[in-house]
Amino acid sequence: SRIAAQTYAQRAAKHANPAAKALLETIERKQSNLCVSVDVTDRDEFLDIIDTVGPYACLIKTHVDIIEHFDLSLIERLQELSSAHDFLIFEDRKFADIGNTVALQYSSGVHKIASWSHITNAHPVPGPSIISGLASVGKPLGRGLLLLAEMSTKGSLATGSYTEEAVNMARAHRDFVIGFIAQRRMEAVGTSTDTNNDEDFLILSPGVGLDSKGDAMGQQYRTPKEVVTESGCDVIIVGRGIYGKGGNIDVQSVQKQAERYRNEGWAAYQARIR
Ligand code: 6AU
Repeated sequence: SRIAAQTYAQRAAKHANPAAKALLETIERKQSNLCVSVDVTDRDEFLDIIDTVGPYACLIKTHVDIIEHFDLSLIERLQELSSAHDFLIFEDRKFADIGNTVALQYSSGVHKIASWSHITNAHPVPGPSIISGLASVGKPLGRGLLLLAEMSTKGSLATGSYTEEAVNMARAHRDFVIGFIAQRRMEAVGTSTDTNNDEDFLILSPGVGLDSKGDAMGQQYRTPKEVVTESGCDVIIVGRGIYGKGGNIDVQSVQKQAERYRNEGWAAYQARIR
């Protein structure tokens, strides 16, 4: 598609949503389209991994609900690391309820996600009201939302008309929905209203691994080349490919893997825009 042939910098200039703009600018500045998914339960290990991979990542993805002994001082540390290493934060909350409930889950409770997470995501299953619910909290704060249009798992139900309707929902809320969790570009999916042909949704793609094809629980991996060059996705999301199982991480190996995925992701992008 036309968008996939443009540079991140060209695309950054055209985005009005602050989170989308900042992410594209960070990608360009750091020459990294790597998002590291830090799925560990121990606070110190969580921070150690982020401090190690931070220099190589444009975005750090969290699941804060899996962290033992969570409190907001952890978020302060995360924000310090975000400034020190120049990355944005994506809480992978996968909201999936009615508008009123997701607005409360996003703003309140123990985690207060909207107060610190630049980007979050939601399942489109409830329909457009999930976007308006989340936007009522996130838009005034300059946040951005990704809809899960597809999933990386074996047997995913997010296919066909479900994916098409997710994309159509996003098109009707382009000020807050900045893109998709998906496995490919979405311009040709659903009913495009884009007469100028300048629709630009960010595609963040999980299920990325260089040394493994999947796990024992349905995850499926593709390479950065398949994801970015061949499928036109914008950001690779990598978790265990970088830090393995977790638990007593080897900092040097984590750093090496982060650098490796950063380099592979960037080379795959350069091959695409060439
Ligand atoms: O690289 P992994 O397999 O260790 O981790 C992949 C990460 C996990 C998942 O919760 C998440 O990506 N994920 C998502 C997201 C980001 O929404 C969607 C999906 O379809 N598959 C997937 O793995 O933190």
